[in-house]
Amino acid sequence: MLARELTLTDYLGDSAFSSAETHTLLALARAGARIASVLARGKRAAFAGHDNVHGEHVRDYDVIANDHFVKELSQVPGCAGVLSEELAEPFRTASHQRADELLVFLDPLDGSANLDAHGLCGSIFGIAPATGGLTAAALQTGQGLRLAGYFLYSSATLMVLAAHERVDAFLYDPALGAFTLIEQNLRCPERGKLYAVNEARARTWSPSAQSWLDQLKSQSTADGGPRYSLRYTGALVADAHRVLLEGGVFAYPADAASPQGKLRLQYEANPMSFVFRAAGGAATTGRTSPLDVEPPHPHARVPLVLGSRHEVERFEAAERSARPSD
Ligand code: FBP
Repeated sequence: MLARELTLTDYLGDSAFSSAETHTLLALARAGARIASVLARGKRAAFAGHDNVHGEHVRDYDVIANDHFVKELSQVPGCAGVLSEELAEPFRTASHQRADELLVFLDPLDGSANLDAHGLCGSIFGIAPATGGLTAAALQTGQGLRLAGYFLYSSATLMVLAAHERVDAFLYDPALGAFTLIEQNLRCPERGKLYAVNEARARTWSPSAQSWLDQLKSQSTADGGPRYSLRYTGALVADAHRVLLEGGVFAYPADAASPQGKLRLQYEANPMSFVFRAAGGAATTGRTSPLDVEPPHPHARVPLVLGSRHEVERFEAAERSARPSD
């Protein structure tokens, strides 16, 4: 008899997860599945007619995704609230306080610009204790994260979860109406052969970041290393997922348009850095792990380079060599 597929609910039945964590993850999964079915039926994205806290045009799908997550998380005992890319302030979802309550850091629809052309996108989440109330908890460093992961909306819908120093992947089965475990203990290769960067921006990176990229691109098999290929979709989740499986590096350093970096610390850089750390990979801002950065405000941005240890350490070394004073 075929072994029954292990669903996310079975997997979370493991005592390592608290009741608040279990209910929060199941709520995220319900929202992720709903968003996937909306996207699968969907027309191309359209502007929602207002800008978000970052001054960016919001797409209708950004609002739909945010609403699905907030609605599901509002029914979870133990989930205190959400810090979302689409909401200016942390949003309290629980009617009353509990000692074990959690805060969810959320990018409801990462890479939503790709939906102008039915492209790849995802959702990113981080879960941490809501110690000291929502406002204080929204400013904790990434070292406070207990769980993190993402949904990838692609040829299939995946949920990738980092918990207890390991990374597992689940596939959404519409027939079952559930996520089932498909890959266990994912490990990011020590070194890879692909890089994911918006190369058009590289001209305005720091000279050390530019020379790091030039060295990587000029790498040839003659040097005993791989010959790198560029693979860039414009969606952090999709690019990082490929790097997680095949090795290599995703990089969005600071540039002239985004001198602090483009990606947001609390709900993009930190959850993805937590996933790569649990999978044996690495992440850096060029100076330190994003997980150690004190956020000046909930929507702060940082430079982000993540992937295989080899490539990330070489980026950090290049940046360090440009700062002799350090
Ligand atoms: P959001 O879509 O959540 O705003 O994320 C930002 C993002 O789209 C990342 O997913 C992606 O890595 C990056 O911006 C792409 O930026 P660019 O269009 O400058 O290459």
